[in-house]
Amino acid sequence: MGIKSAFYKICIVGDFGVGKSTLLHQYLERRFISNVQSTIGSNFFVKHLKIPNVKSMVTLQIWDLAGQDHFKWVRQAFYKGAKGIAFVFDLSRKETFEHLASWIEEVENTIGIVPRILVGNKLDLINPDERTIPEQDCLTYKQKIKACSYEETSAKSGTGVEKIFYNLTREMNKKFRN
Ligand SMILES: Nc1nc2c(ncn2[C@@H]2O[C@H](COP(=O)(O)OP(=O)(O)O)[C@@H](O)[C@H]2O)c(=O)[nH]1
Ligand SMILES: [Mg+2]
Repeated sequence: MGIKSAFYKICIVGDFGVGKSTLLHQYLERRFISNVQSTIGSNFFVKHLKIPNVKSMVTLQIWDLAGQDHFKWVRQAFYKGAKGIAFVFDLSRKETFEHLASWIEEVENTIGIVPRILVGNKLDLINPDERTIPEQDCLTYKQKIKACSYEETSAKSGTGVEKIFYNLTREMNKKFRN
């Protein structure tokens, strides 16, 4: 059998400032850029990935809104063709967790239900003993929205960042290939 390859478009979604662009930068370059907005100008990035026990390579085309988060009409075009979504909130700002429902609704209204992962970012900014968003609430929400997993990340240290794309890719492979 020859080597087949899979191609997936992924969108990274969530409130302005939760760290979407910084996460992407950390994933692609393995370093923290404190003002990524000006660094990332274009709309998508490509990453090749190998999943153990899956013979083929996977190509991810990862879309970031690059500062256009405020324009709903831009976002609807942005979601088209996505096979996976990373929903990101900021562990240090509860309102970004509370806004997830409207992000999910917007995505589903545009492209229906596709594999999704829930991401709580800025883990480095919170005190584990004084969490404003308890981990159990995050796990419950993950179940509720049928996300393939919940990851806590720091785009600053890199903690958990690879897992976002790895786990989402495994889920897309399960759903779209056999
Ligand atoms: N300490 C810390 N700061 C972060 C983290 N992720 C992003 N930031 C900062 O949060 C701000 C917003 O990040 P950005 O990636 O532009 O958010 P976006 O609007 O969702 O793309 C920037 O100042 C980042 O440096 C993180 O994990 N830890
Ligand atoms: Mg951004």
